[in-house]
Amino acid sequence: MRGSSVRLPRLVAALVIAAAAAASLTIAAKAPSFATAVAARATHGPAATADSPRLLRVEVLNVRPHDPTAFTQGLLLHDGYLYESTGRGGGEARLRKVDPNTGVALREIYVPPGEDGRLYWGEGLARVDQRLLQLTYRGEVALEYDLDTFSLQRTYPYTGEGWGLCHDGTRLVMSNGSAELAFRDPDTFTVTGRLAVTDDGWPRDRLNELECVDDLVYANIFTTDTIVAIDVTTGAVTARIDASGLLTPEEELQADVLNGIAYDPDNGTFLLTGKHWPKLFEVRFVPLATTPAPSASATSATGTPTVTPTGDHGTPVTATATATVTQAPTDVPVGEALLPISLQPARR
Ligand SMILES: [Ca+2]
Repeated sequence: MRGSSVRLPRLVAALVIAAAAAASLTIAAKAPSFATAVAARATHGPAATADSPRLLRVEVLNVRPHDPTAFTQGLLLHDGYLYESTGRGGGEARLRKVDPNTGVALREIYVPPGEDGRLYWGEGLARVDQRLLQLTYRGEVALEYDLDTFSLQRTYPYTGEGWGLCHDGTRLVMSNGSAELAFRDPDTFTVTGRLAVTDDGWPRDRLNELECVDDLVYANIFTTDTIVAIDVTTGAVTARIDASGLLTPEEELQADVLNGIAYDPDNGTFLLTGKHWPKLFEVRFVPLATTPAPSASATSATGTPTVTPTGDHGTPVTATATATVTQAPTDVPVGEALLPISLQPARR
C-alpha cells in the first residue's frame, strides 16, 4: 500500500508534466509574431491600422554650432534668425536671437522677474507678428516681448504647466506635458479649444517643444529622441520621427535631452537641437529604412517596465507595458521598438 500510494502521485505528476510540456509546445508553436503582439494590445487599446503613423528618421543636411550653455526650451526661425527660449530657474532663463549659422547670440536677455520678484523658468516660445510669447513652465504666466527690442510688453495668466508653444497662423497651440494640446487666442491668450492627441489610438503624452507647420504640429516627446507629427484637426499622430544618434556618445555625456524644433519654410527643412547641445542640426524627415533583425530568437521582452524621467519638468511619468512579446520580429524597421513608443527608455 505504501509503495502504490507513492507511485500514484508520481504517475499523476508525470502526467501533469507531460500535459504541461504539450501545452508549452502548443504555446511555442503559436508564439506571436510582432504584428500579433501589437494586435494583442487590442485588449488594452486599439490595434495598429492602415492609419498607423508613418515611421520616419532624420537625414542630416548641415551641422552648425549651438551654445552648449543654452538649456533650450523653445525654438523658432523667423526671417533667417533663430529665436530661443532657455530654461532653468534661479534667474538663468533667457530669451535669445541667434544667428543660426554661427550660433552667436545677436540679442539676449535674462527673463525678467515678476512684480513680486519671482524668477521665471523659460519654456515654450512662439511668434505672433511682431510679438514673441514665452511660457514660464509652472510660473502660470506668459510673457510677451517686442520681437525687435525684447522689451516686455505685457503678461497673460494661464493655469497649470506651460511646456511648448507654437502659432499656426491663427491660433496658439500649447502643450503642458499631457496628451492634450490647448488652442489659445493669440491676442488674449484665452483657451479657445482643446485637442486630445492619440498615437495609434493611444494617448500620446509628454508632448513638449512644438512647431506648427501647415496642418501639422510637430512635438518632441520629453526624455526621448522621438518627434511626432500631429494632425491639428483630428489629434492623430500621423508620423513618428526617430531623431536618435545626432550627437556623438562623447557629446551626449555633456548634453541633456533633445528639445527644440524650428521649421525653415524657405528650405522645407527642420532645425533640431537640445538642452545643452553643442550643435544645431538642419535635417529633413525621410522614410525609415527597414533592415532584417539579427535573429528571431534573440529577444524575449517581458514584463512591465516603468519610465520615470527626471529633469526640468520634474513630474515623474510612469508608463506600464501592455503587451508581452515573446518572439522578436523578423523584419523590424530601424528604431522601432517592440514596446509601445511611450515605453522607450530615456536616453539620458
Ligand atoms: Ca518650435
